[in-house]
Amino acid sequence: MDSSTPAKAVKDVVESAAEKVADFLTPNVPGSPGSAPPSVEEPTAPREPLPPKKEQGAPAGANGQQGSYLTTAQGARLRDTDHSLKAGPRGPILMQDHHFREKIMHFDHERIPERVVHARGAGAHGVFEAYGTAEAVTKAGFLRKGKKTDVFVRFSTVLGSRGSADTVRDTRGFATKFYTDEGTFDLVGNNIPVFFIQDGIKFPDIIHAGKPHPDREIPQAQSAHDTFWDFVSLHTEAQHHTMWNMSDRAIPRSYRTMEGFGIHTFRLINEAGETVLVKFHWKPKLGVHSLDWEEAQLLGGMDPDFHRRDLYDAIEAGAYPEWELGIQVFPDTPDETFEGIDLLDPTKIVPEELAPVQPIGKMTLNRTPTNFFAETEQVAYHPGHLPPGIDVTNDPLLQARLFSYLDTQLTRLGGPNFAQIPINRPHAPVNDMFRDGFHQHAVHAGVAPYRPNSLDGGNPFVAGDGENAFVDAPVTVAEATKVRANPVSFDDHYSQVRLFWQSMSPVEKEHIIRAYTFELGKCYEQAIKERQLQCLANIDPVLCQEVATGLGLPAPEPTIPLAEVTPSPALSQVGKEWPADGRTVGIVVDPDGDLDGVRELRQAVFAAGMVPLLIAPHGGMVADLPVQRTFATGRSIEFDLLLLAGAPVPAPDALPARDAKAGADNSAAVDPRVTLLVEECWRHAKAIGAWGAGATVLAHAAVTSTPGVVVGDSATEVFTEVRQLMAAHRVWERFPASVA
Ligand code: HDE
Repeated sequence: MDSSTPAKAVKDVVESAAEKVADFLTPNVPGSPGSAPPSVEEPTAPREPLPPKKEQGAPAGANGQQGSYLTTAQGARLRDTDHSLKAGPRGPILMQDHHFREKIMHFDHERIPERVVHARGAGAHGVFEAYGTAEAVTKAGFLRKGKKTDVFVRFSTVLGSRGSADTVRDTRGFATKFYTDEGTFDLVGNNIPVFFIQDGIKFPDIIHAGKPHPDREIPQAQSAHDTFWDFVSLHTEAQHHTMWNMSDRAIPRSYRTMEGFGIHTFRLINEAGETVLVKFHWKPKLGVHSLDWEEAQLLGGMDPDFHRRDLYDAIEAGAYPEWELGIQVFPDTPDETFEGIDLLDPTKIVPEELAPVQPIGKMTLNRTPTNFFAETEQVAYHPGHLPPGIDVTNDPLLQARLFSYLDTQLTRLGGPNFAQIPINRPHAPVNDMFRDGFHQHAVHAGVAPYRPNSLDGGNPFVAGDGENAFVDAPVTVAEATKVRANPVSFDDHYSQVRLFWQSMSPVEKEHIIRAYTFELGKCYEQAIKERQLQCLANIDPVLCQEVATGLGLPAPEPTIPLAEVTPSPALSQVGKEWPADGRTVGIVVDPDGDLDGVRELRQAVFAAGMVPLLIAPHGGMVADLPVQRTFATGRSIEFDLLLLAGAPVPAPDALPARDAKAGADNSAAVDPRVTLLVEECWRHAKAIGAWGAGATVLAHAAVTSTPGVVVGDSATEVFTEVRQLMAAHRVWERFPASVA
């Protein structure tokens, strides 16, 4: 897929977008250029509502608030909503206060059940444009060359509750609703291409095991606990997905830097009625990047909304995230296998080296929700929402999903009419003859909602040949005996886990070892740790030995022959180069530092399509430079790259430095919060640059002459060198790696 640096035109857009990001992130400092006059008083006279946010059209008929006057739900204007109607100022509330009862009643029912899985999520609107490259294999109209289709995407974690942190170690949901002219297509995928189970009947089991323990309801949004590891070690088909979860894929840097996968194999049908089997992939323009585990943990406390904020900041600033949609295409053979891989087994991938991902279109997210609840919370995806030209296969996991989504939405959205909620309404005309039910919004005309009828003139008619109806692919179902069993090919639970492990670079392997050691170290039951070590022994003896050492347990011998595998370089995140668009550059400024250099640097960072964030001892301005973060509010995890333009001394009333030695002269010390910034950026393998007084901070933090630390004479000289490092995302060689 094309991942080269954007062309000049695109770069111009990115530059102006990056500038907008910085404006957006700049606090509204009274007196600073462009700041609005402070307004502290509540307006007393009706006035026009505030305009909708930039790039964010409100739904038709609603411009911000729905009008100038407050009314009851029945439209009567109100003169007071702050005092209930009472029998005298000190008396009880009167039952007749309808406004009070209506207001409280509605508030009492504001919450709906959160999703049983994927409760925590963030959605965004966008557009999909087809390249036309899939026309030969599918008749789907939205994949015709140049066709643009509105989309709504919801990213999510799986295990946590609605209020849990974004950066936990977990699989991410990547669900896309394409509002096609031929009916809605939902591609309800994840950022990991395999799943824990091969048959959907086990979904309640894996989810019960992953969710918090039923007695204490802890831990929240974690797999680091006994029940999870109990299940996956007993149920070895889960080992492949589990290893992906122990890899950096489970702690993405941003939703913008995640791949997406449809997981299951789908069947495409073209105009001639011919079929192929495909797997869907989303490829992010910015590449696949992850957090460091320590960053992810710190963010859980410091900015639990990190991914949500990152997505919305980028979109509102015009730095629109983009993905290419691609397909791996396989012949539709009776055995539904490719190169010996069973295409119906959702615990298996087909390596991209065997079947390249062919790009078929591009998605751009360009609008944040106007109302989070109405859109992100109420959106209802379903893997069975398919347009003509796309059909399901017999993957037993997919088959189970076809039941579950409608069923759960019935409860979550309070009745069968949730397709009428604005975010769920198809953009194709609907005439379904469904009637009545809770929350019915349509006023259906006609007297004959049945077929055949004569009273409504026979309407509606079913579509005939050539009238673009949905096609059920005419797949032969073999004459078979009813069984509760899997195909024999599903029995291989280890070879692809080994393939994934062998495809990792040494540093990625190190991260996987640490993740297993951390998670199993959080388990209480020794038997569970030992059983999981046995699974690791069947994947790779080195992996098993390293984790066993960390747990202080003996490493068992494999119980099966280790599979011979050919590594798939496409699975590794290391060793590739990507555009640095939209990345954040932290710049430590100090009133006594090189402010001229900082002015030049800001422009250079903008011009490189990145976002400069100035970090200073206090908010407001340093000379004419706007401060975006203070030493109190800024923490290293927010920055992809750190530059030091000065050596700020501790504030006079600062607490002693953490490393202050009793009796030592700490008067010349650098502010310990800046030292911490540098130490963390170094530890997390981020590029660091310094010049002038800034270089002394490096010495103080004991970070000198190591890979990815650039010291120079001027801001622009340092930036020119240091920005090259961003293409690889991190200075990988700085991470220790004990295994080859
Ligand atoms: Fe889901 N899944 N799932 N799932 N899933 C739901 O539907 C389910 C599976 C995925 O942002 C639920 O409306 C079963 C695989 C995403 O709104 C529920 C099985 C994949 C989302 C459900 C699976 C997914 C869901 C909960 C095993 C990746 C969030 C709320 C057979 C291909 C969508 C809801 C959103 C949500 C059931 C397995 C992705 C309970 C039974 C595999 C991204 O219906």
